[in-house]
Amino acid sequence: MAGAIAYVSRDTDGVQWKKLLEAGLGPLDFRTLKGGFGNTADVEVALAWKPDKGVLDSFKNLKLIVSLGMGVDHLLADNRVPEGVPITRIMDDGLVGQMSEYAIYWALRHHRDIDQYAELQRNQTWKPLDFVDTIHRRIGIMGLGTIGQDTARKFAQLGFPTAGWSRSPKSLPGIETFHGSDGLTKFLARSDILVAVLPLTRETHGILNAKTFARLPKGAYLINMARGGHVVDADLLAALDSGELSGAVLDVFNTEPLPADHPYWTHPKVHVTPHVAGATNPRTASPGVIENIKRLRAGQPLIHTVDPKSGY
Ligand code: OXD
Repeated sequence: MAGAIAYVSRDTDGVQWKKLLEAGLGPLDFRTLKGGFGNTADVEVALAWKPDKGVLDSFKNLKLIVSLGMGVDHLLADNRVPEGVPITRIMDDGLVGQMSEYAIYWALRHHRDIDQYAELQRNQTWKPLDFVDTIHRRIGIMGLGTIGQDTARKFAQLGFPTAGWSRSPKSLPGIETFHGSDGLTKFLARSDILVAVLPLTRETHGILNAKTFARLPKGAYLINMARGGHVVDADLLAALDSGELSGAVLDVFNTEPLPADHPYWTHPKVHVTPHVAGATNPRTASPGVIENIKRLRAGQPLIHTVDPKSGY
């Protein structure tokens, strides 16, 4: 039998992954964190989500690391990820669809004043509010990778003026695009609802800070479904309290789980969800992983590879 596959995640027991991979690859020597990795020298492929520091480095014959999330910061944060071992990430249409659903749900809820109507209902008050025309609610998608592009396209289909910002220039039909630090100021100035879907890298760490919030239109709304590390929490709380921002939806946090005493939990302008905007769906993510394991074993070039230097 070929080398072992190690499932290095605490999120699930890995049973579904084993079944799906075996359906595509035949019987596998599949080892899990829970069941124990046995002789670590046998491990050829690691499927990893937030591995403990040094675990991947203990697999001395490792040939491939598969990130079980679309983000790879959870791997690159471990400076003992073995150098030279290729890293791939999952490309999961199921996860991408969930992420855009999440952004659209919260944007529409804000756009259509649903929280205000809920409050009015609590007081048994019948009071239609002024509405903002869709063509005047400008959506800004920060990050134009696979998720950002899908989300931007769907907002544009709903009739919202939609723009995207990325590090390097991108062109997308029906979407106004901005790039680089010059483009950022212009992009922020026209974003009434800012949706963050950036990868977390050295350059994007702390990018959602006081300076950024000050460049948004007054009363802008933030949806962060990227990483908590993008946010300077004290700056976000100050921008909410001053009215610079009208609200924030946060799915990701600097510390997860969000500590029990964190002000976000009870802030009247904050909605908290526990990093669920997009969950890896083994059914939709496994075909790409099977393809890469086949390619690895046939000595062919891998797909969905990650450049550890750029961080995505
Ligand atoms: C991911 C995530 O990176 O779920 O896929 O955060």
